[in-house]
Amino acid sequence: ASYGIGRQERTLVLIKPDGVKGNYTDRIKNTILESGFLILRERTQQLNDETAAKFYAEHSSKGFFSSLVKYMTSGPLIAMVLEKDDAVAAWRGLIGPTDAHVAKVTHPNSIRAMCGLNMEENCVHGSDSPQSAEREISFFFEDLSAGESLIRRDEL
Ligand code: RTP
Ligand code: MG
Repeated sequence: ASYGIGRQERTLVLIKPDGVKGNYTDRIKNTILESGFLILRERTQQLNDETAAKFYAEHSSKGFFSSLVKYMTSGPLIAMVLEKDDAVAAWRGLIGPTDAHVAKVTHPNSIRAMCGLNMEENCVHGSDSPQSAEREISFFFEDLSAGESLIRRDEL
């Protein structure tokens, strides 16, 4: 029997430098825990130009890339690994659209509506697919392998 427990999934969250500076960390973490995620890992890190560019390599050809790197290196960020059923989509749903201006109108209860400012300064990151999540988790947490869960479950 599965006891109704679905497939557990992980996602990577960043509280970006503006979110940390604005003191939104506790509010964001409360939302995470109220939404039923487990926080498997958490660390504070200061990115440099090289690591920020590597993290957002998919955007390296975009016009906003150098501005994005500058933003992401503007102060320490907090990285977290969350786990629950459908964690990737669940977290993306909670943060709302990329542009915080839009979020405030269309998703007023979203995290980006709460702490974001505009298209760039949107205070949080969420992985966009399970594949991205595994890559991004290993970027910040080398010792947390893709296959194993830290949480023991009785899945019989
Ligand atoms: P994220 O990867 O940070 O979770 O954000 P996202 O999927 O919603 O948006 P994405 O397209 O992946 O963009 C990554 C981050 O780049 C900044 N951005 N600036 N100025 C611009 O037009 C622009 N577009 C995106 C944002 O900080 C965005 O979160
Ligand atoms: Mg993205």
